[in-house]
Amino acid sequence: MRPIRLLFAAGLAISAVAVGLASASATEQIVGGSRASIADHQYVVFLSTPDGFQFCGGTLVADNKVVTAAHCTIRKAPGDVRVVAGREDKTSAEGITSAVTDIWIHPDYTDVRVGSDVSVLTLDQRLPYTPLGLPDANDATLYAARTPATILGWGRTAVDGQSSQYLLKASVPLVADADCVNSYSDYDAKAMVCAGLPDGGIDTCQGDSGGPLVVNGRLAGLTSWGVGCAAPGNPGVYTRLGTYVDLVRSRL
Ligand code: 4AZ
Repeated sequence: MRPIRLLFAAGLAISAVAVGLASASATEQIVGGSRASIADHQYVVFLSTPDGFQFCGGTLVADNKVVTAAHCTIRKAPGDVRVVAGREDKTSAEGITSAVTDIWIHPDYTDVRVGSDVSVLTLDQRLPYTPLGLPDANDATLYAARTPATILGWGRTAVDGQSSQYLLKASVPLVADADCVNSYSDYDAKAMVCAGLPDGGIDTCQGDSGGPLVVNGRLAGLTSWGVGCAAPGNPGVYTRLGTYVDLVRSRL
């Protein structure tokens, strides 16, 4: 090999290492996201067990009400759940931990793939954080395909990885109903909305469930289910909150 070709080969090897490092750091984040400030997203909360294990996300929608996924709270008693608000770093003591005095679960909820994956928690105190607005009932503009949506949570940063110590966020485009039904035969456009890139790479994952999908500053969806995380052709599936918002409002 002539020196010029050796140099070229060495350059390729160095770029390959650089790309490898870049993609490794890109996955240290939701999947494919980046650090988010709790001050900028005061409505994002996490659900923990009484001994502090974070298992789901949620959204403050009134000073003492949190919307989350039914699959996060089903078969749990209020005493099994704590709501942690104002804490970006799970390992810190910042923010406020609330007890739960009531758990409402959509009466039709059975399984994430059937829909109605929505639950409302009543807290034992009123929190000093800015809640997120609910969508208007059946606001179709909120669910137009390709609209950018923000996902937030402390869940896994890779499908078989660890959950995140810090609050992470990412932006994903909403997927057309006609495309999502091709990914998932159980997709129901009345109950759900999908978000993700055709090639994957950015997604919610285990532990993000119940957390917010924010569109135009409203709580458009709740992290619900999907096959794997961030895989091509398998977008994340979110509870379509517009369908359930009248029922949710009646619980506030
Ligand atoms: C879960 O298991 C889960 N990629 C949450 C979100 C997604 C998949 C699974 C979407 O909580």
